[in-house]
Amino acid sequence: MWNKPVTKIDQIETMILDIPTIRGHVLSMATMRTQVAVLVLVKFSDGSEGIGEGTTIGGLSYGPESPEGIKLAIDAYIAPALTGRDADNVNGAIQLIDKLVKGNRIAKTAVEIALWDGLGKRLGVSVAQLFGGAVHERLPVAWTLASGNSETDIAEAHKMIETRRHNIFKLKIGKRSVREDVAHVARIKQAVGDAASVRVDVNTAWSLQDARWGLKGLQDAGCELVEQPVPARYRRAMAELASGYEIAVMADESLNGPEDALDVVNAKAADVFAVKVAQSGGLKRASEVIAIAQAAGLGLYGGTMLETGLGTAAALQLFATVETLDWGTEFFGPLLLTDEILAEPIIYRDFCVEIPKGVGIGAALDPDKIAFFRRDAGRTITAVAGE
Ligand code: MUC
Ligand code: MG
Repeated sequence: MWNKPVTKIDQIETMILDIPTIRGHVLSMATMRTQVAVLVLVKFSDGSEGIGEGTTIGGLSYGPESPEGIKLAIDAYIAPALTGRDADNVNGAIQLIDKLVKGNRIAKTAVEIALWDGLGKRLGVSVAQLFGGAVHERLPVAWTLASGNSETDIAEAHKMIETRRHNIFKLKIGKRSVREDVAHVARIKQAVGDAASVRVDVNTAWSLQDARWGLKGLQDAGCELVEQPVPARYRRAMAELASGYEIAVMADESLNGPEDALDVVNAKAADVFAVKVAQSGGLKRASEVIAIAQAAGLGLYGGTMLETGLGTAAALQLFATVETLDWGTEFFGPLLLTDEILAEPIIYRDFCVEIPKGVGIGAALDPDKIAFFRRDAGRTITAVAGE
């Protein structure tokens, strides 16, 4: 019998893009004015290609991987280990890299997405199909109000509701005092009323004592959910908050892959999981985190690292296969950037984001935009993140 030649991984290229944000994005730990995306291009021996993204937030202020470190981990360790390997065996690649590279989940994610994208393209199917098939064509999508000013945030919220782009708002708090933050949230909730769901993300900024006051005030203000109020490792504090208040407590920074997911479930340290592909270590590991939440009866939310359209398209492929996303998603990353880097932008309408159609992740890059935003193109970069 004639055996089809094995398609090999030929080459793995990386690049850093610096793309300005449409306004300052004020988080508890940093203000973003530029998003730094790490993109991966994998070339295969049959001439096919796959693209991936591994992006973090605010330099090193959000998590332990920096954009430069992500690129280095891929260039120096992941790419040499995978070059020459069977391109169609994504599970084999994941296992090998997990053995050779500890941590570095975002770097692993970027390469893994490109491998799934390439496989989907070669088979003529979407990545959602590779994960068993899409059960949604569109998903609810939140917007983050984080201008740092209540009046600006209210105007932004009204515009989003009027244009039917978003009716779920996540407010970034934790930079000011708890009292000021609660007043800010209450003003916004009062302004939007029942037309929108209001939630907050503290990005680990509170102590347990702050959080007790914070959660009490937030739930009285009509806020529905609080994301990562205390540091990632504070399982007991998260558990006390989850059981002590009606407002839902969502884990984000606490969730770095399936092992953390199980640990958070065992500690009863969340009501909802914000599942981020990059933080989980890739699409497959994210699907495992999702399965753990489902088995434990927890709520699910599709989280973002504010990726460009590329990483967003990849995440949409996976979340399109998830039966119930009780809290929707926040896959709005491309909308926070001044420019679109995909040839065909992801579609946002009627408070939803549409799952990209087509093979692989359903996205293609715009070569002119890539050439313009590449860090090695030599443009001067304004500050990535600062106070
Ligand atoms: C985070 O911590 O969830 C997601 C949306 C947003 O505005 O910031 C991110 C980070
Ligand atoms: Mg968060």
